Amino acid sequence: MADGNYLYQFRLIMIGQSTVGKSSLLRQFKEGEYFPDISLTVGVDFHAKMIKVNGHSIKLQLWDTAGQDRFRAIVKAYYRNAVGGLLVFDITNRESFASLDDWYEEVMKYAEPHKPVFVLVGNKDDQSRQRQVTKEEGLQFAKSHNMDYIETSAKSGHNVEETFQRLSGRILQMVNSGEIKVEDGWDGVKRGEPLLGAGKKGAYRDNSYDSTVSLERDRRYQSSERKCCGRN
Ligand SMILES: Nc1nc2c(ncn2[C@@H]2O[C@H](COP(=O)(O)OP(=O)(O)O)[C@@H](O)[C@H]2O)c(=O)[nH]1
Ligand SMILES: [Mg+2]
Repeated sequence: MADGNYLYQFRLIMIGQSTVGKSSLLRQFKEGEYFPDISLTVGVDFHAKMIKVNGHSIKLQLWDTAGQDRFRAIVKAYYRNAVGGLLVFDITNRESFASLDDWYEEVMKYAEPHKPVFVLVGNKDDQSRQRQVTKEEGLQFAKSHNMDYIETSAKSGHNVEETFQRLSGRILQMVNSGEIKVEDGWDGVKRGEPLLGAGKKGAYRDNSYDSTVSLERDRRYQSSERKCCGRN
């Protein structure tokens, strides 16, 4: 068996103004839960999750960024190595919608030479009575930037899984058609690695961690992972 335990790894980033619900969406996607008193993201958090797209296993590496200005310098370094992500605003917060152009321009500038694939997410649709941005406005912005538009609730879970599935499906299609190229030295898309010692119990597994880890811990994990076996 030389195919590895996933076909591709996609690195995705979450962008958008602070408090729109980026961390909550990830939490809901990964754990199927909503934590109302989620703590403010500091710098960049890292998550991973395996999903199935058209019957293929895809490993999603999810980078959750802090929207606060003072962290934006750190965040820029990660734009380049993302194949795409979620551009999130809060449908009950007009300002978060108005800031989308800035976010989009920034990510496109720093992602060069790669052109990341985004889905526009209008979050907090459980609070649609307080809506300040119409569905039509969301659709219009998405259309003019060649993105899909989807409304979600990290609180109820509405459309959360669907968002990641849809985005991953679109990226997989672009990889298969050659529109997105897998390149050495670029972490946006990676091919799955072979299973070392496949067939033996305790063979190399790549999908054994999926919790929020600091960058430092992740590096340590990856080196111990290569040595073999169990969870840390
Ligand atoms: N009602 C509602 N509140 C949400 C939703 N998503 C996030 N929140 C709340 O909005 C606040 C900011 O969420 P957070 O995930 O930290 O936003 P981030 O700064 O974009 O990561 C928190 O109080 C969340 O509980 C949602 O879908 N519905
Ligand atoms: Mg956050």
